[in-house]
Amino acid sequence: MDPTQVALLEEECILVDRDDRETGHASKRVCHQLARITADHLLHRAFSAFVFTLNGELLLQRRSSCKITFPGLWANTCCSHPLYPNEATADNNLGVKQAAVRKLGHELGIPASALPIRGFSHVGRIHYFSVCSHDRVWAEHEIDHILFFVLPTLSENVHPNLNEVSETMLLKRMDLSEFLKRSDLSPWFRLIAERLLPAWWDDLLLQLSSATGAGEQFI
Ligand code: DMA
Ligand code: MN
Repeated sequence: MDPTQVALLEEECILVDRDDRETGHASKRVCHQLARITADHLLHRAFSAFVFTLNGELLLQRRSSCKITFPGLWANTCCSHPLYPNEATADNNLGVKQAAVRKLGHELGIPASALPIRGFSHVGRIHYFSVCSHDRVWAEHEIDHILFFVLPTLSENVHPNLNEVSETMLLKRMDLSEFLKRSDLSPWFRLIAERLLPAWWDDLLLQLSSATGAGEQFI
């Protein structure tokens, strides 16, 4: 396994119940082992960030082949976990937004100065379970907080960390259903993109088209 990714398995995730109430904490390694998830009914908190250009295109990433879970698959802009203790805030939505700022920097090189917390919209939360089909050792079992962000300066701000992200692309709303025919999509992205994203994306496009003044932040 990739040594950089192995070191990240020591990160401390936040354990939650099905209502997203904190119940404890455990390493990323423990939280993602199928055997431990099943034996101990482990569920942890995560986020999925969807970052859009000012004209409403969505930035996607292809996960690096170095990733231990779901390598090589296309996903939304950035996913990860708020960490214990610093991002286990009394306001759960703040902790996941802070984690999103941290990981959008780590995975895509987007500076924190371009990502004010007030610019994130918390659009929903899903509970899901999925096993890595390539080995059946690793799995996800998460309460996943979904965040939207419009980044006017996206094109000059994206510098992928190749240990995390092998490629990026911009997807237009009109190309979503064609893109979903691919077989190399992460399971959580497919779930969100098939069931929830179309209506949310349409709303965002309406807001962007009615926003006054170029460069206005979507809040
Ligand atoms: C985990 O993402 C979170 C979700 C919603 C699947 P990840 O595997 O990309 O996390 P990390 O980048 O921390 O390895
Ligand atoms: Mn996870």
